[in-house]
Amino acid sequence: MSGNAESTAYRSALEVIGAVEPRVATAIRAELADQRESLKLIASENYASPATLLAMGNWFSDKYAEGTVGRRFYAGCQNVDTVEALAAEHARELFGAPYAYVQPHSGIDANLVAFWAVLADRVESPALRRAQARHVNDLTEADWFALRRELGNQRMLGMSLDAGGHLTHGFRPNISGKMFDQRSYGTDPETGLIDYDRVAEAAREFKPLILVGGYSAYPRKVNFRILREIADSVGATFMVDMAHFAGLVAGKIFTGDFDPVPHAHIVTSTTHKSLRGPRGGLVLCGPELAEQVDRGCPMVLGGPLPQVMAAKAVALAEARRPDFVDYAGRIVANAQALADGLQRRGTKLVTGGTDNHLALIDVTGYGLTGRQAEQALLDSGIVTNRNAIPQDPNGAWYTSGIRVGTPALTTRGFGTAELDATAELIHTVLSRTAPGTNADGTASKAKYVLDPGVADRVSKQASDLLTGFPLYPAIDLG
Ligand code: DSN
Repeated sequence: MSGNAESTAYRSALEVIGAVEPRVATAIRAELADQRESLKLIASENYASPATLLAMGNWFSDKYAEGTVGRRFYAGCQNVDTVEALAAEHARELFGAPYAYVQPHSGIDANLVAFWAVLADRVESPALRRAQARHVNDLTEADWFALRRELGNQRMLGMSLDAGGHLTHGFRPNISGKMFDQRSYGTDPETGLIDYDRVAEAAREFKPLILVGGYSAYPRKVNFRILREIADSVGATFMVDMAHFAGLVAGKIFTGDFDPVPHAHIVTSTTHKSLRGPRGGLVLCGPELAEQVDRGCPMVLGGPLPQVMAAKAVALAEARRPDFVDYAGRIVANAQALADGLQRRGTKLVTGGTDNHLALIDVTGYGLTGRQAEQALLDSGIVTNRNAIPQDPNGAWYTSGIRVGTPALTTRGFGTAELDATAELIHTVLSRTAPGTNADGTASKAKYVLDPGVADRVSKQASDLLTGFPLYPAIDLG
């Protein structure tokens, strides 16, 4: 693909958009400029390819396609069928899964589809069986009441939020926490690692319908074979949310016991994190759950987004290429270089390092909250997000952690030397930031003091680092 074609495509698109609402074209240009200039360490973000991005801007956006391939509620879906089938085929081949459903609009949606599929498959509900045997519209009021009673109060065991679990794994601020009676497994207070014996004990006591594996802030590999054995021992369905590390599974970094696909009954993911596709989700499963998963739309999803499924097909095709294996390997090498660089400079990390794409900095060692650290880093041109650490003394809002990840900078071409230089910048900012005080003299968890000279100097150094690794170098918007 010539850079000239990419530049022409984007210049033309912006010209067309700008002729209708110039402020949107300006904002799109500004977004590219901002992304080019920021040292992006947000573990859940990446930079999709121009081909993936361009696949989303077209006529598929105008098409309704509720249902599944070859079985739609609307006429004229033959081209949507083509891209949905292609995306599903690439997902099956890439992950070695018997079945793939590529309609979810996000990770939350993918998890809802999976929850529905497991409930429908597992819960002994006469009302549900009647609902499936005939059209749901035929159910009586009494059936609906029974259905709600029979499906309600099922149990889910997932990783606790402060240990790195995700909101959608049964926590109160998310609908999953209202749908399920949830209990959490944490990590060992000394090592910060999952203690599989404790998980087994919790499973034996709680007897969950669903055991959830997966995380958004745990910096280590997870042994999915052991979790499956635990699930089997209590008759639970084993679900893995691999949203964060799907790129490492696709790139064959997580294999054997660490690849969730052969071990889980059902796997969910996003497509835009380490997998580097468009924003969206997907579900993988075996034939026994496929029929229920296919009910995702309209059961819990709005109409599919065919333009995003087209982009998923492109991105998944990219992830099947040999160079994606190299990319995934570099993500982890870079995360380890960042973690080592931070620790050499005295920074405390949860679990003492990483073997995936992220590291979790415990900023209490700098006398800061996560909120103070996040803002001080942002002032210095470094984009991160604050995150709770295990047994966090500052709670989920202020937190005591900063999560850093390498999928995006690895896409830009950063290597281990640049990640070590990044560690130096982070350490400089955090060690030169002091907690601030409120107007009444009490300690603030949000205010901080950072010499603007330090912030400016680090911003300049971050910008110099980025200059050697231009983002979308082939795209010149003029
Ligand atoms: N928002 C994603 C993350 O940052 O991990 C997960 O939903």
